Amino acid sequence: MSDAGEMTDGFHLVVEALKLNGVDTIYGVAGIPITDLLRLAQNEGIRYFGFRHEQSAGNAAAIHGFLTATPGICMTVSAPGFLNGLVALANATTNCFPMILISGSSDRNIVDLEQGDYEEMDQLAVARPHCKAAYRVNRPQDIGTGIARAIRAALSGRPGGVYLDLTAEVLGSALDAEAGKRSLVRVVDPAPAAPPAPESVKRALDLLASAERPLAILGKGAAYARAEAEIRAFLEATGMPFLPMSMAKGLLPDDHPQSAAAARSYAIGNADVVLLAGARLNWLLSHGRAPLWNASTKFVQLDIAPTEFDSNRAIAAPVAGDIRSTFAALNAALAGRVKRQSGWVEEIDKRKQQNIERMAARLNADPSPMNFSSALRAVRNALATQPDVYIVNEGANTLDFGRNIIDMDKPRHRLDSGTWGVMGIGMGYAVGAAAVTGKPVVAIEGDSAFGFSGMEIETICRYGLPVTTIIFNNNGVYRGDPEGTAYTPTGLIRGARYEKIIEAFGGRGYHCTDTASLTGALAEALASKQPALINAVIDPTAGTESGHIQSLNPKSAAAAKP
Ligand code: ADP
Ligand code: TPW
Repeated sequence: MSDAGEMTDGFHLVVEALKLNGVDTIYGVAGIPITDLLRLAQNEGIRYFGFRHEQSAGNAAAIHGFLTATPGICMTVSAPGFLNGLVALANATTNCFPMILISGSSDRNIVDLEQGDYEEMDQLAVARPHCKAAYRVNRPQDIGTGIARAIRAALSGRPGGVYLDLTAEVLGSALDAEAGKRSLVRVVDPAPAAPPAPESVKRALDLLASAERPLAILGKGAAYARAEAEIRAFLEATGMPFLPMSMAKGLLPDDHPQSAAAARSYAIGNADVVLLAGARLNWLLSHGRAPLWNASTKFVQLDIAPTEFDSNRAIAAPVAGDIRSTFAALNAALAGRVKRQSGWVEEIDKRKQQNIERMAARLNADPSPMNFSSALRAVRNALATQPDVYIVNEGANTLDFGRNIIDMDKPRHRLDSGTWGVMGIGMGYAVGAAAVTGKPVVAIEGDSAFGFSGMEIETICRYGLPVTTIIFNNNGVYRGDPEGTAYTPTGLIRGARYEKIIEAFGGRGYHCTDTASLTGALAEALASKQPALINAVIDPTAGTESGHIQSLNPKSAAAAKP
């Protein structure tokens, strides 16, 4: 019992509410009105990672959410800091990662009359369309409820980003300590298991049992669900080929014999029944449309969000539930009903072999300067003995080639541009992954992509995180401009010495122009467990505009007219 009359305040209640719910890490940028809140959190034993820009802090929180299935917490100052963080919150929501953006805000009476406060903005209204839920706390006794609602909204059902607005007034307000303590809420079971209806499981198995050319597609929702054991049991029992979406790589190892990744187009175009597990049929899967897809293919879809079904193609067998419970139910009801389709599996194996042989020549070539394939082979060779490493990957060509060339062995170890194909996640994801796992991180970055969050190299050095950043430096967005010409909209400075950036902060820089030195530098950097940056010089003519998605650039219809 506290002494009669003992008081607490909003600062303390926020920190206590977070701790009560197991929050042990906060990512953010300090300033009015949250500086004392961050100091208090740190003094109370919460790890604090201070960033150079809120977008990276938010990205770190988002990937913390994906990697832990608990909400990653980002704290920002008002208006501009909040807006910087909002990009990451929207990206987290789009990718179904649980995250809470907590921003300080100006007092309501000034904001609502637009009286022009320091960093004034109606943040709640701005945030709402960009996240799963948005709440504001106006009284200190509501802090516990606000945080509880934010946690539940972020984690339950389809995970996503939540905005929590804390006014400066609330942070500073006093409350009787006993009443304050009583007002806090420990959230019980924030992401309850959602087992599927038995009839939906039966419908799915009936359809899969009728398939002659079944194919499973695993998405990052399946990776998030931590269902690798159940998924493996189901796929191995049925002998069904599978394709991982990029962040689902490693759910089953990429070298698993049932992986159809090297025969992707053939498998998708010829499957008669597709089992989509925790993957949306969005642009990344060509919306399920021709020419990649066959109009007669039928779908089983497993997803926690029933509104996802039929969004692009009619779903013959929707199964609403969490992926883990769903695969457990599928396994329990399977009873040998879905049989290995040998002819189909062998046809896929044949195509895989052909494609692997076709790609080998390109992969094993050693051009000078390096191209994307040869540099990634050098990276792959250094990673071969390091299955624990977390990979962050962004860029256009660097992303496309990286996804194909770098095999993953473990679930949730590949973190990339995701659903939006966004640039700027690199250093934030790298810090978040290193912070949460304590494991080495290798960020494979296009030179343009790196620039979006490059200043966080200082953050990585300040905390001594075991992050190695490799910059695929081809002097431009997609590729460089020809020597001696003016810079075009896609050009970046020629011959940049990115490795000097990390040297400014005491980290180790490498300048690599061939594959042997790249493999050697990465091996050395990983062994050091210290911050490092490798400037991998790539042929400026290597790389295609927009990588694999050039067709998404709008074309002028006028140009086609005679
Ligand atoms: P990818 O980009 O890998 O194809 P998406 O992000 O498009 O994957 O899709 C992920 C899907 O997984 C979303 O539709 C989301 O609702 C779903 N999802 C997320 N968590 C779970 C879960 N625990 N159980 C079932 N579905 C989930
Ligand atoms: C937030 C548009 C897509 S890819 C890319 C940009 C700017 C960079 C490609 O060049 P990079 O990679 O990184 O050097 P590479 O391997 O081809 O040489 N702003 C945001 N997101 C996106 N996707 C863009 C712009 C874009």
